[in-house]
Amino acid sequence: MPYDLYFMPTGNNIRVILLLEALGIQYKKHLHNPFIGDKLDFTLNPTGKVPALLDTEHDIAIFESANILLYLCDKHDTEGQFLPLQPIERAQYLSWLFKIIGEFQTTKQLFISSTTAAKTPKDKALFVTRASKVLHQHLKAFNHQMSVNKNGHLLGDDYNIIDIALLSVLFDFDKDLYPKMGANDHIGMQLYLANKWLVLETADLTKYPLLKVFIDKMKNNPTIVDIIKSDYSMWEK
Ligand SMILES: N[C@@H](CCC(=O)N[C@@H](CS)C(=O)NCC(=O)O)C(=O)O
Repeated sequence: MPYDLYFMPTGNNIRVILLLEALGIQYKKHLHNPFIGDKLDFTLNPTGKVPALLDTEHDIAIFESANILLYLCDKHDTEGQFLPLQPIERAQYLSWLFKIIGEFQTTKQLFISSTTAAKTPKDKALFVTRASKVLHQHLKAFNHQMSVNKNGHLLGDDYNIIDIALLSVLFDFDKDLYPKMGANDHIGMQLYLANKWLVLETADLTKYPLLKVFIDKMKNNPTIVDIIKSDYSMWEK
């Protein structure tokens, strides 16, 4: 196999799997579960986080999910189907890629961990007020860009790297796509509740109709749904 992928079943990791599968690349998956004490070798990622992709042919480890997407496109998307090859068009894709993964995803992650860790309702409310402003700002921008592009994608006309990035941060806003996370798993359940709360209280996608249409369209693709759902099985142990 040309690649070893170290992963956990979360959005940061699922976006890499979605692209590997879309490009038809062979890879071997290694499940990383820090909740049962797994430690990732720091040569794979200096912060011990996943996803981390080992390119066995070149013996190089790539980390940060956005960078892994770029690496895979540079090596395998030779026609520019997922990420344009021309610098000007490519830069427009990268603007959205970094916005989605760098800003939106990070805020969402902080929101979930802060609200989960908050000890009092007052602390929780503070985190929500701060994070929800940024989250709404982004959801509004994504929805607006969909109205500008008019064809169900933020950019381009066909399934591409930006669709993959957007899907990987929005799928858990959807009740059908959001998996039954670990009924027996304390941390899984906390994440589930935080996310459910996020959907219901602060960022109900019904306020962003084009994003809802986007998710519904993705839900019609069984391959995509399989990828998103199957990888969550570890939470149900
Ligand atoms: N910015 C990083 C985020 C990576 C990240 O936060 N990974 C989490 C899973 S979503 C992780 O490895 N958590 C386990 C740990 O910290 O031990 C990326 O996009 O790759």
